[in-house]
Amino acid sequence: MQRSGAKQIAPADLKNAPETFTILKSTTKNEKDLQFKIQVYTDDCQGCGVCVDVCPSKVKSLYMSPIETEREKGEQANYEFFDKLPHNVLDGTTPAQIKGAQFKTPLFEFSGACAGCGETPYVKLISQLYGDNMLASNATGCSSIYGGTFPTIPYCKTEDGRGPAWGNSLFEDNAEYGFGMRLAVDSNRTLLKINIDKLLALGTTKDLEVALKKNIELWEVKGEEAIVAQTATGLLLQPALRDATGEAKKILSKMTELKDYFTDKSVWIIGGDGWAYDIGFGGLDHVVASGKNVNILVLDTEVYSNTGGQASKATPIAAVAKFANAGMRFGKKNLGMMCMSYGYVYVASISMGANRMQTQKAIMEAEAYNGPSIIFAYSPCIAHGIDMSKSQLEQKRAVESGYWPLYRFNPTAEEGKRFTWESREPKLDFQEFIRGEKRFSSLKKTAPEEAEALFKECETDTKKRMEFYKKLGAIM
Ligand SMILES: Cc1ncc(C[n+]2csc(CCOP(=O)(O)OP(=O)(O)O)c2C)c(N)n1
Repeated sequence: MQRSGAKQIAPADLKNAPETFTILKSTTKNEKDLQFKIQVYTDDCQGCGVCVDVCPSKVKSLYMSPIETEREKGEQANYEFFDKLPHNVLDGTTPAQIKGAQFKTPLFEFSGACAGCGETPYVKLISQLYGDNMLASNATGCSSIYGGTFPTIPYCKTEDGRGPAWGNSLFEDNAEYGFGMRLAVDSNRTLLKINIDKLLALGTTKDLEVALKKNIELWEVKGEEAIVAQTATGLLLQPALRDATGEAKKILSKMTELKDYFTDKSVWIIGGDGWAYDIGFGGLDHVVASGKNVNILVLDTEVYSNTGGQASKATPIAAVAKFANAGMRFGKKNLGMMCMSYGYVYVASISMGANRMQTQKAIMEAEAYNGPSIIFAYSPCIAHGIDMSKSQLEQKRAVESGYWPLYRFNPTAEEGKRFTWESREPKLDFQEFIRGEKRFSSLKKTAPEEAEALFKECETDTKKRMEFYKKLGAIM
């Protein structure tokens, strides 16, 4: 079952609303007097508190309350009612806007990740934008465990059966697994196109001919119009196949088999830093260099989170992690720069809580780029030793202290404008930021003599990396 937390609602749909179903007028520029609601699914809520922390209204519209209290108040009836209301009511906005994307039903819901997980909001957003036309290959790690601990799986589908097709591969070959998905889609589409051409040359019913021509017109287009055209053709294929004979029957049979490939797919390769920076790096580099149209999402927690927080090549100097008990002694690997050096790879570094628009823009640009894209998404984790109800705030602090960079490198932009540095001058003290996280502050216990020097080294190394990006970006 699909569910979403934010909806616009037509007044007529509120006729049988439970008494306690509170709403507000939607502020989008719609002409339907649409109402607005954020609904908490009381029985599925993990109680992480992140929504309360990020709630932007002056007086918080959301507050934490015990499940029992909310049940007594009728919240169960409210979410059941909310669930049945029309989905994806986007009048007055578009999915390209933050608001619009949030009115799209997530096709990733109620995962078993730790409460406040920094990774899941990125996956949810991608599922809102592309979930109905998406293939995902997921490296083993937290994202594969909360992504599919069977028999439950948070990836879900729309009422018409569309949703992400998701698979988990090994830690050491996930990029190749996703690459295989890309090649399979390309090959199926080539085969489908050959058969379309053959059928049109042979002649078919007028309806099917018109529909196929529409599919050809939209061949390189993804999105709703192409999916609607694909569904329409799919419905015409069955009767045409039933009535066909000879060569036409053979062609139509193949086309029926490939009817989901009239539209290109959004291919996402997802995993953690342990996968991308370390164990799966050789394959990742190969796939990035292939020039093929894949999107790679690196959920960077800067440790191997799922196995208890071992150091990876994404772990920064001074951070305490397993295998780096006395603090990491080498600087974080510059994987973004390595990918950028190819020149034809879309690269972005994002941090949702710091800049939601930049996050969404990077995801949309990566998807739009007809080539390899890689996004590094800063993901606070329980291994960092922070208050996880503030994980979005921690993403903001990481950027404001100059700890995590925001940038986009878009190979399709005009020369000189391909790199966009989006971090502002730090307004938060770097040392204050790192010392606020136990993964750093605990160094004072594990390596008391060296802690201060390593904290400074972490700052120097990070600043150097930032400068390096800015200077390199300018000449890329
Ligand atoms: C070759 C191999 N080595 C080790 C493991 C055990 N293992 C599973 S998940 C994981 C950590 C993954 O870390 P990361 O890629 O950073 O993802 P995260 O859990 O942080 O999201 C490890 C070491 C494995 N599955 N395969």
